[in-house]
Amino acid sequence: MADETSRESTGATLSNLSTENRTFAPSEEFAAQANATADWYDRASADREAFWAEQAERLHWEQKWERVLDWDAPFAKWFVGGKLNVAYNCVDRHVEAGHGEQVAFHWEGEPGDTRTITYSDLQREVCKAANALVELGVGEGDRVAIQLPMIPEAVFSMLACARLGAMHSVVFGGFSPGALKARIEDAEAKLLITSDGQYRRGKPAPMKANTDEATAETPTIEHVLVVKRTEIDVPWTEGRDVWWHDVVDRQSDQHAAEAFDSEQPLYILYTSGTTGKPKGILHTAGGYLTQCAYTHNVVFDHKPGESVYWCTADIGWVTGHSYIVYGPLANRATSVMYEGTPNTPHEGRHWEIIQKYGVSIYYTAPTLIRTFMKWGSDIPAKYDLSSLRVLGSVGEPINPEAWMWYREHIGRDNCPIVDTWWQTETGAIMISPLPGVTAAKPGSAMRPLPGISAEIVTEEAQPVGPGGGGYLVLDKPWPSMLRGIWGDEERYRDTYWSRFADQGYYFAGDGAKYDDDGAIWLLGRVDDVMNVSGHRISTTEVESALVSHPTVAEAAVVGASDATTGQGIVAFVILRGNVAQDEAKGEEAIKALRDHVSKEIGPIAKPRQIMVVDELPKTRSGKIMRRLLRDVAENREVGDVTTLADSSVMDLISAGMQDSS
Ligand code: 6R9
Repeated sequence: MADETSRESTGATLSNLSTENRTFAPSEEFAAQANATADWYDRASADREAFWAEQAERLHWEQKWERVLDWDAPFAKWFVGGKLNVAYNCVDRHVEAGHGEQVAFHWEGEPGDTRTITYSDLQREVCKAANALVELGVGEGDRVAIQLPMIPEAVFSMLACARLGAMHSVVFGGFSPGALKARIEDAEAKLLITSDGQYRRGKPAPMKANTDEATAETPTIEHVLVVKRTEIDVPWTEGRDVWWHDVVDRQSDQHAAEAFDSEQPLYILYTSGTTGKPKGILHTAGGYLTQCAYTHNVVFDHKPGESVYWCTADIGWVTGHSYIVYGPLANRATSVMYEGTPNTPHEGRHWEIIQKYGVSIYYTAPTLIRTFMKWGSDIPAKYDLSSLRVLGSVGEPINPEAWMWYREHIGRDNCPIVDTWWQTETGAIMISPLPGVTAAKPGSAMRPLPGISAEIVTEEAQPVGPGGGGYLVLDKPWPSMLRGIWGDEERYRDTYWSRFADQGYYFAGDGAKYDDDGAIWLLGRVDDVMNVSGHRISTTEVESALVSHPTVAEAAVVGASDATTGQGIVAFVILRGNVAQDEAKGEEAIKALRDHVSKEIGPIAKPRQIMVVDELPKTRSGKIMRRLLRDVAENREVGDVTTLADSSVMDLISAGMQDSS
C-alpha cells in the first residue's frame, strides 16, 4: 500500500509535470463515420444502467438479465439472472450469421510460417479442444493453467475453457518455473496446457522442460497437454503428459455450448501487488465480455468485416486477454496475431506485417514505440503504412515525444491516437480518447469513457479541481471490474477498497492530475509496484528473489526512470558477512545475482543495475526509504534525509553509485 515514502514520490512527480497543450482534433471525415458520438457521455451519465444494458445487447444472451446491477460494495453482480456462453459469443454466433469464411486470425509465426484461421476454423478448433478438455477431466468451475507462446492454440485453449465454464489461468511464457508453480498452486489447477518449446529471437527454446520443473510437486495437476511447436526434445511423464495432436485432433468438431450465469467465473490472471505474492485477479463472464466488446468497438472504431486489427500484446497479460481474444472476437474482428519479437529477423518486422495484411488498427505499448524511435524513423518509412486508421497505446504513461513520433512516423499525421488507461483489475479500457470525438493531447488519456466514472482526489478524499493532482479513484462500479482476488477476500478489500473506505472508492494505485481543461494525465504508480516495459513487477518480489541468493543479506529495489523501458529495476544489496566481499562485488558476482533474479521470477524482472552497499537508508521504524534510493538511481540530488536513522548512509551510497556508473 502507498506508505509515507511513496506519497512523497507522488509529490515529486506532480511537480515535474509537462505543460503540454497541443491538441489534435479529429478530421471531419473520421468524425462522420465514427462508431461513437459526443452525446454518448451525457446519455451514459443520465442513466448509467440503461447505457450498460444497451451495451450488453452487443452480446447474445440465452436468457436475458433481470437486473442490470446488484452493488453490495465492494461486490458487484452485473446483468443479474442473465445467461450466456462466452465462447459462443466469440465464435459460433458469427458462423451462424454467415461469416464463417471471414478470417478471425492472420497468424504469423516468428520463423515466417503462417496460418489463416477463419471463424469456421476457429469454431472447429475450439469445439475439438473443448471435447479434449472434457476427456481430460475438466468441467465447470475447474482451473486450467496455460503457459504457451503466441500460437493459435493459446486462443483455442482459452475459448475451450470459456465454453465449458472452466477458468483459465494464463501464465506469461517468460515466467520462471517457480512463478508458474506458485500460480498453479494458488489456483489449484487440474490441467496445464503448454508447448514443447517456443521461438525466441529465431531460435527454439525449451518450454516443457521448464514447466516440468514447475509441476514436479503440484499434486493438483492431473494432466499436461503439450502442443508441438518447435520439435525440440521434451522430457515426458507417461500417463500424465499427452500431446495436443494425439488428443485434440481426434475429437469431434461438434460441441454444444451450454449457457452459464452472467457471473460465472471466466478466468484468473495473476498480477504483481505490493507484497511478494501475486494476486489472482478474478473476472466473470457477462459484464467482462460486455465492456470488452463495447470498448473495442468505440475506442478503436472497429468495423467488423472491414478493419484489420492488430494488438501486439502477449496473451499472458490482460491486454492479450481483453484485446486479442475476448473483445475483438466478440466484435467479429479480423486480427493479426504475431508470435515473435519485433526485431526478428529485422527491425522492420512490424511494418512489414502491417503492409502485408493491410492493418488498419494497431495497438501497442509506449516502451515499444520508444524502441522504434531508437531504431530510427527511416525503418518504418520503407513500408506502406497507409492502411492504418487508428493507433493505440497501453501499459504505461506515453510521453509526449513518443506520442508525437507515433503520430508522425507511423500514423502519417492522420490517425487518431488513443492512449488507453486501464488495469488487469479493471478488465477493460476505462480512460481514453474516443477517435472521431475527442481532440486528443499528446500524453493524456483525456477522460473516462461514457459509462465510466473516475475522480482524482487528495489524501483526504477531496476531489481536486482543474490543475490539481492526487490519487486516481473509480467512484462507480463498472461491468468488467474484478470480482475479487482468488481465495483472498480480505486482501481484495484491503488492497482496493480500504484506502477510501468511507467514500467507497476503488483505489487504482496510480497518481494522476487534471490539466486546466480537465484532461487526465496519468503519473505512474504511487505504491511499490514498478512498471518495466509495461509489465507490473513489485519491488518486494525482486527483493525476495535477491535475498534468496546465498550471498545476499538484505536488498532494496526501486524503479528508476528509463528512457526506453519506462522504468528500470535498480537493486541495492547488502552482502552476508561470511562472503568474501571483494569477490562478491565483482562483475561476475553481480551478473550471477542478476541471473538469479531472472531464474527466480523471469527475464523481465532482471535488474538493470545492482549496487553492493554496506547499509540501506531506513527510517527509525526500520522502513526502507525507497524515495532516497530512487533519487540516487536517477542521479538526482538526494532529497530530505531528516527521517533517516543514520543520515550519513546516503552519502556513502551516492558515492558508491558514482563509482559504479
Ligand atoms: C492494461 C494494463 C496496470 C498499470 C496501471 C498504470 C499503468 C496502464 C496506462 C498506464 C498510464 C496508460 N498503465 N495503461 N499508465 N497510461 N495508458 O497495462 O494492465 O498490467 O495491470 O497494468 O499500468 O500504472 O495501474 P496492468
